[in-house]
Amino acid sequence: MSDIRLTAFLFSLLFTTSSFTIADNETEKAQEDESASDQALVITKDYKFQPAELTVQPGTTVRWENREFRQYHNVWFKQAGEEPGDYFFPGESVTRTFDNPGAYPYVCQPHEDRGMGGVIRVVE
Ligand SMILES: [Cu+2]
Repeated sequence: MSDIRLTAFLFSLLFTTSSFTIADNETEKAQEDESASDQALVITKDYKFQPAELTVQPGTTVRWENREFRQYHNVWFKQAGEEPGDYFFPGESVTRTFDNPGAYPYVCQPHEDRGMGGVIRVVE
C-alpha cells in the first residue's frame, strides 16, 4: 500500500469512527429526553386545568402551574378522601408523584362549582 493510499485509508477510518461517536451522542441524548418525560405539566388558566385529562406512566411527577393573572387554585383529590391541597398563586406550582396505575380525579376546591377539575390517568 502506498503512503497516499495508507493515509486515505486512515482518514476513512477516522471519519467512520467520528460518525459512530455522533451516533452515540444522539443515543445518550435520546435517553436523557426519556428520563425528562418523568415530569408532566398541567396549567391552570381561565379557571380550567389544562389539559383536564392527562395520561402518564408510573413514577411521573405532575406539576400544576398557575398561569392566571390573580386567581389562586388548589388541587384536591376529593374522591380519594384526601384533605384539600394548598392554594397556589400565579407563578406558583404544586407537584405530586404518581407511582401506582389508576385514575386520579381531582377538583379545585374553591371552584368545584364552576366545574374546575381534572383527572390524572396512570398507565403502564
Ligand atoms: Cu380554582
